[in-house]
Amino acid sequence: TDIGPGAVHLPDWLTPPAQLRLVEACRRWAKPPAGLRLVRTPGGGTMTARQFGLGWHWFPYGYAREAVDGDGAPVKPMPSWLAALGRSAAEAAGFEGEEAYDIALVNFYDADARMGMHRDSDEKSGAPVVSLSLGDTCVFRFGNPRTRTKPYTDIELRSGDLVVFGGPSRLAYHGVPRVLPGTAPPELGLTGRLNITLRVSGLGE
Ligand code: MD3
Ligand code: FE
Repeated sequence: TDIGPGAVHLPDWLTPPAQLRLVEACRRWAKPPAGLRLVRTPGGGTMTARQFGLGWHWFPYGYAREAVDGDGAPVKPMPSWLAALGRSAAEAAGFEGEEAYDIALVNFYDADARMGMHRDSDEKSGAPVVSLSLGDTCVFRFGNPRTRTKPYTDIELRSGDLVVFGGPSRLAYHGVPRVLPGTAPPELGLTGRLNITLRVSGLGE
C-alpha cells in the first residue's frame, strides 16, 4: 500500500521465523563494544529511543566508523546478508538500485519511548531507506517534505512490517508518537519495539 509518493508499506513482509532471527541478531549486536546507547542531542536533550549502528555509527548529526558519542569503539560490520535483505526489501517495494546497503541503524523503544518529527538527511545517497519493525506495534507519523506539522498520516506499524521510503518521500518528516505496549508476538520474547533501518551511506569504501 502506498502511504505517500514513494513510500510503500508491505505489512507482514517478514515471516515469524525471519523476525525471530532478526531479534536474536539484535540481541547480540546490542552488546558492547559499540552497543545500544542513549543518544544526546546538541540542544541538551536525550532521545528516548536507544540506538546502535552496523557499518556506520550515526550521531547528531553525521556518520562515523566509531561510536564517537558512546564507548568510542569501532562499529560492528554490516553483514552481507543484511545488505542483501535491504536490496530485496527495496525491490519488493518496486525500487531498483546499484548501491549497496552499508548502514543498519537499530532503534529500541520501550513503552515510553517516542521519536519526534525529523528528516533523515545525513546520508549522501538518495537511495530508498528500508524500515523493518519488530516487537510491539507503534503509531508511525508520516509527514511531508516541507514542515514538521500537518499534513501528516498516522499508521500502525506491526512486527514484520516493511516500509520503504524513496523518491519524494526520502526527505519527508516522520516520527513515532507512541508505542503500544504488550502487542509484540509472544514468540519473539520481546518487551518493546525494535526498528531496523537499512540505508546507503554514499560515503564510500
Ligand atoms: C522516512 N526511525 O531511525 S522508521 C530513524 O521507527 C527513524 O524507529 C523510526 O525515523 C523508527 O531515523 C521510523 C521509518 C523511517 C525511517 C527513515 C526514513 C521513515 C523514513 C527516512 C526518510 C523518510
Ligand atoms: Fe528517521
